[in-house]
Amino acid sequence: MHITALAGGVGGARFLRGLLAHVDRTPELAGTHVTVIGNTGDDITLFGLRVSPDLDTVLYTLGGGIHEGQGWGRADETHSVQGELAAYGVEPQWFGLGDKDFGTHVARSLWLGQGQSLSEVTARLASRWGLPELGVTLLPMSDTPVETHVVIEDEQGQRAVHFQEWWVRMQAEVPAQRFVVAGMDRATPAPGVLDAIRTADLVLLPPSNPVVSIGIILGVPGVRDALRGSRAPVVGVSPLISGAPVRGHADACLEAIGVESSAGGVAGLYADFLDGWLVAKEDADLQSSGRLTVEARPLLMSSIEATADIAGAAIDLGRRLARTTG
Ligand code: FO1
Repeated sequence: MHITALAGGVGGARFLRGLLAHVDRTPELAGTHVTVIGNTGDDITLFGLRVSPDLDTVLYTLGGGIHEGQGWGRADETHSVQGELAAYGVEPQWFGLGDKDFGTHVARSLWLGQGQSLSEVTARLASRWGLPELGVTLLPMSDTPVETHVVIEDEQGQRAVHFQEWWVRMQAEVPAQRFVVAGMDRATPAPGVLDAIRTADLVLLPPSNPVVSIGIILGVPGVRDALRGSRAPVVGVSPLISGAPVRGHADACLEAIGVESSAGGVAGLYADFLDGWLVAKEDADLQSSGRLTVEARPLLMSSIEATADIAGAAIDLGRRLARTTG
């Protein structure tokens, strides 16, 4: 079976780990390949290095190197390099980069500087983390550098700040007026991205941020059309439980684009291509309508096993939809 998933950061990576656990424990899914299309709108250049947080979070989570409590960065980290930069007064200091994590950013920046594409670089990083052996291919959504910036208004007037400054330094507490993806007007899908959608037996949308993760991937020219034309069912998992994200600031992001912070509001963002939608038990009042089949179940990714159950339910829903849509 070929599954293609659009993934953002922590929630997406954790879901993918559960998906792989479900595949491993389900004999008839043996040989399943998972292609992950990763969000690169969170990417930032710091200290002369290119950092791709959502790609790294998938690499570390699936490769077993993730800092479990944070959901990002490496386990067993030290921060000597960051301490030295601070001692020299190098800014910014609000984005925590550990020494092991710096290794990833140095390697990525070195290879990019040698003219390799982000796809090629990501494949090299992924091989170190054993993703090929897991049956996983991680593709950046685009090889074109893009960055999500957030338009805010504060005492300095109206201005755009990098997504990471809004997300990490401001903790999304300053209202976002809108999101602008610098570079998206020149972006094209990375090699294999559209093909992964077109050849999938199932397309999954993990419970990633619908605005600044999934939404950014959908903004890459051609991606949304490929999803609309998908012969495979497209099944999503609600990132909200009773209208609130389990972590992160998806509600602030939805508010910024004028969408209700609810499982129904998010489904509306995907309405032109979504076939199945898993919602939390707490949101079971959301009914199936038109092409959309809604199913309610526990959605808290409280353990790898619980997440595997959610992923299994998404696969099963996809299978039922495939039979009905033929
Ligand atoms: N998130 C934070 O809340 N604080 C940080 O200092 C921080 C550092 C960081 C470094 C590398 C990395 O890959 C991710 C990091 N994140 C941090 C998480 C990051 O902001 C989010 O993972 C995404 O970009 C949103 O999904």
